[in-house]
Amino acid sequence: RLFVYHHHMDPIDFSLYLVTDRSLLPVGKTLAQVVEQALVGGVTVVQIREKTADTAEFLQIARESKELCDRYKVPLIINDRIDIALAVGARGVHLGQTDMPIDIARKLMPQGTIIGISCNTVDEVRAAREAKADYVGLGAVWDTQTKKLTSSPIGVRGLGTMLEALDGSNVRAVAIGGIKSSNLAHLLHGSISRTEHWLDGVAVVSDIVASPDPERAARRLKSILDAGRKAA
Ligand code: TZP
Ligand code: MG
Repeated sequence: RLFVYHHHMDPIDFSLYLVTDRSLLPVGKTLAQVVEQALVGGVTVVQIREKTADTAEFLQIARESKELCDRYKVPLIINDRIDIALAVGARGVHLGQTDMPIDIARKLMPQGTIIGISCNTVDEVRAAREAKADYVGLGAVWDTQTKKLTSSPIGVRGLGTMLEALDGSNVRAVAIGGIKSSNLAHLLHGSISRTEHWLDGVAVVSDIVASPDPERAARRLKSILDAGRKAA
């Protein structure tokens, strides 16, 4: 295909952002089952994050996820792999600090692609803003068993400071790391009250993926988000 057209120009609802991890799946469940249950439960974005799959396997998982996300009209984001994102027509890519730089990813991906980047420090947030990321993933907020952290969790205060570095920009922000239905209300209350830049959403892995009932887990998180929004 020679022409890049402007699809997907509608804004993304980042409020409940599912990030996958197959290593956390309960015995006997497939990733596709969990993703679909989470979609039924109301997740608003799905990111496929694969740390062990080879290319063929990643592609297969991405294809399957794209079909599911399309069915529920939820955008699909691929972690790290621009080639896989392109191959399945994903809505975006999520980059780490040592992945493809944002400006190059922007040149490689079609217009309208969402590019997000993980940030752990205020300097990284400023750089992401400078590079015109569409959104940043801020964290880890709290300790997590899902990813081996290379620096201490930023906490709710650290999150607030990073959000302030986005004031006056249109870069969206999601928090990640240790977020569960048991602590989400606390996060919503603490991080957004002292800054003009609001969190656009929360990214969750284990609270949904490792749950015996991902649909219920997603619903629970969503109702806390809705209550937080009404209180604001
Ligand atoms: N990046 C920072 S923390 C994290 C990632 C991918 C993992 C978060 O997983 P969980 O299970 O929601 O704590
Ligand atoms: Mg990466």
